[in-house]
Amino acid sequence: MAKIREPLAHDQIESHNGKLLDAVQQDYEALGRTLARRNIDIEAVKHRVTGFSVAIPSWGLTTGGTRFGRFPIPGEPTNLHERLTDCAVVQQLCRITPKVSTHFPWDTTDDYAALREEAAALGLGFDAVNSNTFQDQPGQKATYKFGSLSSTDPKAREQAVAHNIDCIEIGKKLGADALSVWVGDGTNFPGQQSFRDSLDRYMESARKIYAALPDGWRMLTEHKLYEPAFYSTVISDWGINMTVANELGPKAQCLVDLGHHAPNVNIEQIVAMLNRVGKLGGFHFNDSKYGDDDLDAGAINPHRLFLIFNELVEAELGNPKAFHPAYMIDESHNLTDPIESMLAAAEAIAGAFARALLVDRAELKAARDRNDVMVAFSSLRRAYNVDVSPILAMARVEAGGSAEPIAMYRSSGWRERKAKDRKMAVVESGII
Ligand code: PSV
Ligand code: MN
Repeated sequence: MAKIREPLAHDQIESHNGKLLDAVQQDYEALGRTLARRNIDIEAVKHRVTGFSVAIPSWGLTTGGTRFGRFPIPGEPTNLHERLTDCAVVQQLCRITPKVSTHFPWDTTDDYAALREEAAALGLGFDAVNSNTFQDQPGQKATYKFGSLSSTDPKAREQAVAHNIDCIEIGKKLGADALSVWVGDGTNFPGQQSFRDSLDRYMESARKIYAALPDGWRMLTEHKLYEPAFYSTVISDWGINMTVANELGPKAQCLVDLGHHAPNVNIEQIVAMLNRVGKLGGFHFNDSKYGDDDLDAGAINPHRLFLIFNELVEAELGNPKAFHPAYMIDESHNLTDPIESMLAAAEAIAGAFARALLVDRAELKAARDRNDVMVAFSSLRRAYNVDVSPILAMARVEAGGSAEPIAMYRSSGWRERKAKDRKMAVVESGII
């Protein structure tokens, strides 16, 4: 295999780690002793963390905007190649983001075989491809103004189906094995559309996409409560999403984006229920305080992230062979350097996973069975209270990553250098 062309100087990471190794080792050993008293083997936990991976979205490496504005930073990527390179920086430092999720037509290029090679040379592969029928593209024949897969206009539906099938074809060239479908379809006014007819039209279109899935592929449908439609959305919640996946067939599963629920909804329970019926397809990780789906994973409610991973770990134990949800970070960074936010999110997500691995499952089960509420709760809380950062740091260092990814990234001067090499991003008008 050809040598990987890492964007940051390997020696720089090694020398940065060198100054921290003693502390990492000491903290790891101290935590190892604490966990051993609870009969937990820290090495086994670290091994699971090393094997963990979450995809990064190609589009998440540029600064995001809100509908009020966007504030690009000097040196941010302005094309697909630069976005890929920044994904490689994230992977080089944290070592748990080896795959990139693409979005079309945002990532359109003329030679996908070359793109796959370019990614491989950077040490990256491709995860689920995402279609986009929530925006009209220049030259497009039918408009998605009133919906795409569920539009009342057969031409818009046909066009949206064809686009999804094109995405599958691209995904095949990239080595992906899943298509993620989120539609912005919905309404702003009571009476605007029939809820039932809209879903029927969506299903008719979705069946055509499903029929084009290659063997070994999955179609992941994503629900969202609102936005851009503000009165109703066609795939608004996990109930409708599960119905869609059930009606489509075994290759269809539900994608849970953490920001796509009403405030305070019990997402961890949704995880358990979708898993129960074999329809838990994957996650888009982010966090949210009110109604957005854009904040950094774990930034607002790390406890909820932990509870979600607690269900995921339990689900995996129940059916280890069939458990392979597609994990992706789906955030929009309008204040931070996207590389730093991706690193922070990857750490929060892996940390929630590591904590969930610490739960004493036997104690929890026994406490549940005898209705010992406090012990059941305490087995979760005890795991949540552990600072797992020494495990994460050790796993990263052993995999060739950085002991302190964000500090290392800053000292590498990457963004400052790119500010000189890359052209400045232009703020497009018409931001919604
Ligand atoms: C929609 O808000 C969404 O969560 C879908 O996953 C889209 O593909 C993505 O965001 C685009 O940013
Ligand atoms: Mn999403």
